[in-house]
Amino acid sequence: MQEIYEAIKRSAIRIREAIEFDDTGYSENINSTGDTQLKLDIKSDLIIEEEFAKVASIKEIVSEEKADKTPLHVNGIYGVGYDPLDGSSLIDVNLSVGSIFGIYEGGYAGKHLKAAVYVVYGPRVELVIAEVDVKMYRLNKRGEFVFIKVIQLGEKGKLNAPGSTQMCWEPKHKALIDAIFADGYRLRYSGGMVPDLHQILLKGGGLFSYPATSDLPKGKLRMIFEVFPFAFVYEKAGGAAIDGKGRVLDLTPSHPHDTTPCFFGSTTEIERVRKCYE
Ligand code: FDP
Repeated sequence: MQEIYEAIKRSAIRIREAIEFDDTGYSENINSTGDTQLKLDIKSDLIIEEEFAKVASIKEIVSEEKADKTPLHVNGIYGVGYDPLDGSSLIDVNLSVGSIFGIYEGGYAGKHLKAAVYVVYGPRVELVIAEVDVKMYRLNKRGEFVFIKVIQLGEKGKLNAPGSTQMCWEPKHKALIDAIFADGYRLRYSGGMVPDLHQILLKGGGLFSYPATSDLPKGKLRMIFEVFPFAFVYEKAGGAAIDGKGRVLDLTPSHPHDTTPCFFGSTTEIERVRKCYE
């Protein structure tokens, strides 16, 4: 597993440089979800593929930017699902973006996840690795990721990050979000899943939601590349992640790009979502 983390660190340093200095415009390609790819989406994907190709324990990779799985090493053990540049619609306005990785063994269901990693490209580069617990590292001047702390969520937080378009919410979802704000929670939402979930983790707790909506009845966020890795992080940090009914880590996608409604947070907020949705 360690050599996978090292490959992610090398990728993160290269992607950071591309974010800072490369062209932030669109390419002419459309990915399998129908999004027009940024040149940076394509470059970040290639960087990660190059770095993972050096790691013998990786059997195959599946990227948000590719239609299907790519085999790497026949004798490898792990499948890595990743979103090379999440939140890329924020690149042109210079807000934080991230990379997300799920390390799977035996298939791409939530139950097969062995570790999850994400990188935040903000004013500083931070890397979070969840395996037994959740450890945060920060990139220093010498290009090393220095351990900062173990991340642990409180039972109840103060932040609310309600995703998607309000006019498409179900009435019960709107009532839930209104009630949470009425209880004094503060709005903290940038539109980038990685910095939004990172903020809730570091500020002790709260709720991030991306529900089923009238335009996207199965939600927007992808299980293998986004939802499972963050669900793993949240559970290991003492929080929870559900699709409205059950744990998202109990789900099995039938296609690499399948999406699900999702709610991540401290246990108190997730219990509140469960009661509202049941
Ligand atoms: P983006 O489309 O900018 O890549 O899954 C991608 C994501 O961003 C998440 O990072 C973010 O939470 C979500 O989509 C925001 O989506 P909408 O603005 O379409 O609601």
